[in-house]
Amino acid sequence: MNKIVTLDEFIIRSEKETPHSSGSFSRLLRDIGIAAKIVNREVNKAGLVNILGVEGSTNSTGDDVQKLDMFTNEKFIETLSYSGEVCGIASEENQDFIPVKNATNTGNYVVVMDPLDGSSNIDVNVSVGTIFGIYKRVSDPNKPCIIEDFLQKGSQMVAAGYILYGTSTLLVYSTGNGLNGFTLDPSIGEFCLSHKNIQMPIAGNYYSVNQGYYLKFDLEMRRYIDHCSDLNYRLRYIGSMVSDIHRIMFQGGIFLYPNTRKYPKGKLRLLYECYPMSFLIEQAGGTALTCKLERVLDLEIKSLHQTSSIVMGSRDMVRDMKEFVEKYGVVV
Ligand code: AHM
Ligand code: MG
Repeated sequence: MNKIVTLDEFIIRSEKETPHSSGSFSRLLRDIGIAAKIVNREVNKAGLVNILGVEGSTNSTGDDVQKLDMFTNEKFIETLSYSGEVCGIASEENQDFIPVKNATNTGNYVVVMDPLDGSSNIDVNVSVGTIFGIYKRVSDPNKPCIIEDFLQKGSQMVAAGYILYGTSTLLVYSTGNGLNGFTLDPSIGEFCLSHKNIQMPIAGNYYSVNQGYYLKFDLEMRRYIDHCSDLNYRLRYIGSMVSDIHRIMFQGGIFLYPNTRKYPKGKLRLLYECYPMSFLIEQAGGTALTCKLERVLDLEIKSLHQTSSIVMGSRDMVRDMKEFVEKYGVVV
């Protein structure tokens, strides 16, 4: 029988392989694992304790905020604040970043997160997920964090990950040295290494897009989507990016959230959603571009809630999409 490797064990082992590691980054990753377990417990019993449903407020970009979103947001902020390794947190659910006041303000990292992505699915028991990214602070470590600590390009991220609360709960993360997945074993309460060094297929049969907006997409995207349909690719769209991407990670495919007339600059948030997911997709051997064919991780970020269009997934499928943009896109 193979020995089980828990998330904590894996993090410690990886730390030992990193020269001069202070252990603080490892502690931070472990804290994220703890927050994920707490949230998982609540997600699983949400229907029983009446924390489903719309909270009645809207988040900073105008979407309805569900009770479980609020709970998850609070739990992650609470856990990360106590960790001592973080000097600030920026969340999709908060208008501004949250400076963390440690006794010494020595936290070296900032965390960006979408605490519960796929909010339209919460009410109806469909899988949702948490997305996170970690940056090293760039400001004076003896002072509170500043906005520049958060407005760093995706390519400067030191780690990213997602947690999928699905039929099983999975935590998938990368520190820029490959991608690994851990499944929560509820009987022992531990995330156990289940998917080592994930590499996604270079092509696949799935495309994932909200086809309901078809007429609102630019011509080149409509042509590419027609092409997917011509090739009999299977359309799968859960509406929880974490779930849609997770499928693609293992079975190959392409995920698209292009700009629409309603969202001319795209809907998904660069800092909380696009950067971390692009980081993970690239770690798995895939590609993540905007509809203008820029590499997502290289985009400049000017504000916390900036949005972007995004097309990501299997290398060869994104390459095909690129050809459609080059052929039908309007050159400005
Ligand atoms: P959210 O952060 O409010 O949950 O929005 C992000 C979600 C993604 O998970 C998903 O891909 C997309 O929004 C679905 O949007 P739409 O309903 O417009 O297709
Ligand atoms: Mg989201």
